[in-house]
This record gives sequence, structure tokens and C-alpha cells, in this order.
Amino acid sequence: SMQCYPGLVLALSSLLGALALLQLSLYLRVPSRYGKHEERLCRPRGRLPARCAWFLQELPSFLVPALLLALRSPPRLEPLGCRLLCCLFCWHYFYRTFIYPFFTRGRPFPLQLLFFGMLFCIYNGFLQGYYLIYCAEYPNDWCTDIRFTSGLLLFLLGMGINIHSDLLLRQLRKPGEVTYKIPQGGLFTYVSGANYFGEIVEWFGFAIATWSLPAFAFAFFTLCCIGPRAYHHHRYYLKTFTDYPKSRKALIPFVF
Ligand code: NDX
Repeated sequence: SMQCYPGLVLALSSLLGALALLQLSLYLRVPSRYGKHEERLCRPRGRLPARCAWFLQELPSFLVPALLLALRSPPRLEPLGCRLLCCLFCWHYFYRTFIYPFFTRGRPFPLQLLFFGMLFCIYNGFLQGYYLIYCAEYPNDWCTDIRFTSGLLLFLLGMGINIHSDLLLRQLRKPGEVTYKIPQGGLFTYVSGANYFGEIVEWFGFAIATWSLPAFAFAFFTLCCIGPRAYHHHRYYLKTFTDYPKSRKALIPFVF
């Protein structure tokens, strides 16, 4: 049966940190090629409808930790680590796998990126789940610790912003439409990457609530992955729309 190998957690978290830096070096100057940053518009080969693509890509991040949790024997009964915190992670990916793809009006997604995205979700789903279920130990009063309470609050706030912003983006299009418009409302009033801002806040909240190396590595990866993408979206909007709101920032309200 499985047990905790701290060396494995350290190795996998370090690799995740290294991937984050690789990601940053690859996509700081040129955006990753999907959505509005894809070069050629109509090359139907090598793509999957957004709905299937996002479902398949994100599924492992839900399934792997959920299975680890369900299959753990003997079931671990210690209160927080293995259940509440792991369930928070699964909760986000339940949304991302079973709700978000179902409503998306996004363009078909490149198969090659889908493949790497899936690998990433297996890797990260395993790391976060394995750590929380087999390794994490929290004192009994962790749920009143300032790290847990403030982290949970940030997580929920970030998730709220992320889901609300996803919704606002979706409402910019009628079904079947593929054009880009200026996002309005919610946090989009202040930043071009409101959905990304929410997601980043969410995973830093999760990292603080779990106070764990794997979760901080993932929050850092998220920042390196979608931070630059928010900046590229911002540049795209400024270039495309002459009436784009001048005071709007790329990622962080009033700052950047
Ligand atoms: N999936 C995380 N790396 C990624 C997919 C890509 O969940 O090779 C990371 C995730 C993957 C990436 C994933 C991992 C690393 C990969 C990368 C590709 C290359 C990279 C594999 C797994 C890689 C190494 C080197 C390390 C191997 O037509 P459309 O699609 O543009 O329509 C869009 C629409 N929209 C608009 N509609 C009308 N008018 C406008 N102005 C519009 N602007 C946008 O809204 C979409 O349908 C929708 C959202 O678009 P967009 O571009 O704002 O968000 P998107 O990037 O598609 O993300 C969707 C959500 C969002 O909430 C975001 O926070 C979350 O997913 N996300 C995304 C990426 C990563 C991630 C979260 C995370 O790291 N936590």
C-alpha cells in the first residue's frame, strides 16, 4: 500500500517549480498558441472542439485526487488535511471539468497543447492529492489558525472572481460566434485578465491554507502560466480596439 515519501514530494514539487520557470521563459515574450493567440484561424485538423478539449484536459485534476481519496485504505480519519483541503482542490476541478466545458463558447483547442495540458493535470493532480492524503499533518486546531482561515477566504474569493469572470467572457458571444469583444463588468472594469487574476488568488489562497510546498509550487506555476497570458491578452486588446478603456490594467487592479 502507499505511504508518504517526503523525498518524492520534494522532487515532484521542485520539478513543478522548474516547469514554472520553463513556462515563464517560453511564454513571456510570445503567448501560448491557443484561443485569441492562435496564428492561423481555420486549420480544423489537429483540433478538438473546446468542449471536449477542456473536459479531457482538466478531468485528471479531478479524477486522480478523488480516486486517491476514495481508495485510501485504511481510510484516514484525521480531520483536515486529507479531506477538507483535498476536497477544495477537487471542488475547483469539478467546476473546471464538469461545468466550465459544458458552457464554453471557445474556439477549437490545439491537440498538441491538449496533450501537454492533460499530462500536466495528471502530474499536478497526483502531487496535490498524494501530499494531502498521505503526507500532510495538521494540528487539531488548524481550522482556527490564521493561515487556514485567511487562505480559505482567499481561495473562495478567488474562485468567485474566476467563475464570475468566466461567465462574463462567455456572455460576450452568442452560441456559434467566434469573434472577440471588449469584456465589461465585474473585475474586467479594472483588468484585462480578470479570470486569471481570480485563479491566481485562488491558488495562493490554497497554498496558504494548506501551508505546503506542493501547493506553493502550483500557485507559482499558475502565476507563471497565466500571468504572462493576461499581459498578452491586454496587448491584444490595446492593439485591436482603439476605444479600449485606458485605465484598465493587465492583471492586478490599479498596479500592473
Ligand atoms: N489549462 C492550466 N507548458 C491549461 C491549458 C494550456 O487549466 O506546453 C494550465 C489550465 C496548457 C496549460 C494548462 C499547461 C501548460 C501548457 C499549456 C499550453 C502550453 C503549455 C501545456 C493545463 C506547455 C510546458 C512547456 C510546461 C510543457 O475562442 P477563445 O477560446 O479565445 O474564447 C475564449 C473566451 N474569450 C472571449 N470571448 C469573447 N471576447 C473576448 N474578448 C474573449 N476573451 C476570451 O473566453 C474562451 O472560451 C474563454 C476564456 O478564454 P481565456 O483566454 O481568457 O482563458 P483560457 O486561457 O482559455 O483559460 C480558461 C480558464 C480560465 O479561468 C483560467 O483561469 C483557467 O482556465 N486556467 C487556464 C490555464 C491554466 C490554469 C488555469 C492554471 O494554471 N491554473
